[in-house]
Amino acid sequence: MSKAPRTLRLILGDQLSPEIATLRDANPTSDIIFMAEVMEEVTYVKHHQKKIAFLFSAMRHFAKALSENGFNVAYTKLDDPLNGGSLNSEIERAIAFYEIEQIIITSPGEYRLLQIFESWEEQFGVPVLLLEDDRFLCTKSSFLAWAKSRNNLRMDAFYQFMRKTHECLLENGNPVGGKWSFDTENREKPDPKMKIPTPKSFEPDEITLDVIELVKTRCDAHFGSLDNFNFAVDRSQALEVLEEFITERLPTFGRFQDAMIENEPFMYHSLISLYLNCGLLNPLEIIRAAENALQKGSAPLNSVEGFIRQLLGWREFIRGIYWLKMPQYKELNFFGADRKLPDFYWSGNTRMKCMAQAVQQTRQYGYAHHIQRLMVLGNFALLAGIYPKEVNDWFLTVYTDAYEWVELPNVSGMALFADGGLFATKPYAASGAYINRMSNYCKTCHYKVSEKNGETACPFNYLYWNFLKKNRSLLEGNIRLKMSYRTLDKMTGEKLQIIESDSETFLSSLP
Ligand code: FAD
Ligand code: DLZ
Ligand code: SF4
Repeated sequence: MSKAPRTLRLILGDQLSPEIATLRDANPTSDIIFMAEVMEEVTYVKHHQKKIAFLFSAMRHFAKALSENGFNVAYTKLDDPLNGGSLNSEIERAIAFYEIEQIIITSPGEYRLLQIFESWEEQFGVPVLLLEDDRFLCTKSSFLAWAKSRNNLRMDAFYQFMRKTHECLLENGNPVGGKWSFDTENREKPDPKMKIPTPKSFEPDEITLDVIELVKTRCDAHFGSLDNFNFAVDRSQALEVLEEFITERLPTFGRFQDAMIENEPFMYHSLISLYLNCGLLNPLEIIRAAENALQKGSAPLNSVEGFIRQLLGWREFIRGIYWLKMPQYKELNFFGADRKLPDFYWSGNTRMKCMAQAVQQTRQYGYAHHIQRLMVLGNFALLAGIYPKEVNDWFLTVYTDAYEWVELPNVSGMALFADGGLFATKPYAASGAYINRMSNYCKTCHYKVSEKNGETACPFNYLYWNFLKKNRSLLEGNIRLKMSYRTLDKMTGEKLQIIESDSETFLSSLP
């Protein structure tokens, strides 16, 4: 009988799922389950302090649970004096120490790491087996096949394909409620007097307190506050967050999906992305929980469909786009934008109330909801012509749920249109009127949303027209912008000059 090769199974910080492919046929006694906290992952962008604390605590809880289940876990902490600082150096050390003959890894979420892992076989002289990450509901190859069968890449068509594939919200093969999307019922204006449920929070245990101290000492120059750390850090707590969302927030989620209220950072959103993206929750269990709420009558269809569309549609679609288009996707800059990221993206120090609110809550919680990311922070970066790489680095740094596979297409594709419209039919550019419609921010803002030009006018107003004017040759053929260009064409030369000079004055004053 031949002896099985001594196997190291690497689990990354965003692979904390008991069902991860890496563990599937593991031999608990002879295989080494390897995990490492390394400075290279902490600093390739200087992640938000709460993200690092969250992920390290979740990694340590996961490792502990594996050990308790009889696995042979080798775990390097960040402050281990022998820690070499990168996954590369830690694997090299482990191969020598445990006399490893084979490495097994589930494919990573980022192209950067895939390249490193693909080089290991040659570098270390041991076979490296890369497994499919089947926690996603559409494999890379099924996405490729779907994309090849289409003339264009549109999320709504992909979403229908996924609904059918996973038999989700279907009635005799047709969509429940007679249509695939209820997005027109997801755009209600907020009522600032609404009583929004307080999100579930968890007292830090010993493991989390240790990690918070570690992050305080090693990462104090990173963006974000560590104060009041109250995230879930293991699977059972993450399931409690999901349960709270399904019962308390999902019923109202649909109506106010796009709404923003001053000092209400969470609205009716699920706050699950950080747990889902690191593997503590899996997408299908979340989708089935939402479907179940519809069947029980505890949540309406516009909420359940609206929520499932984000997970089964947008999340899987965005990941498909990433793997379809990397590595070129990262370099795209359709508008040739070259402005530096203004300092207020870090400090929150701006008189634009919408921007200040979004940045301040990002600093505090590592969280902003979709419309804040897209129509406030992203919209401003688009209109101001900020260099896509700087915008991408910022988004990857500041959110607790940020990994390049999901951050990059959302930023470069959806918010900045830097891919020239690979999947968005037009840029998500908007004037202050949109933000005013969907929030109460403008009521207390230094700037006046009703004013189009001048020192106290809302900057989004003139920047919007300036953006369209400046990028005319690239955009005027877009059918969905016909109306906007018609309006622009009706403006007098004097008006256009004022728009341009207000924009120049404002943009050149940016810190
Ligand atoms: P909910 O509003 O409750 O939505 C439920 C779930 O749907 C989310 O948890 C998420 O898993 C999924 N989802 C919704 N929209 C998207 C989307 N566009 N792409 C992928 N998944 C989606 N999401 C991330 O997970 N990581 C990121 O780094 C990230 N960066 C973004 C950057 C920009 C510019 C934009 C416009 C969006 C970004 N998103 C990102 C998508 C979305 O904003 C977040 O998933 C969402 O705000 C997370 O909060 P939630 O869990 O309360 O989501
Ligand atoms: C985000 C992150 C951080 C901050 N630290 C670690 C770490 O120390 N060890 C680790 O295995 N993973 C970490 N991660 C998650 C990885 O960056 C993530 O696996 C890749 O970005 C691929 O998605
Ligand atoms: Fe933002 Fe303009 Fe409204 Fe101020 S007036 S909150 S800058 S949209």
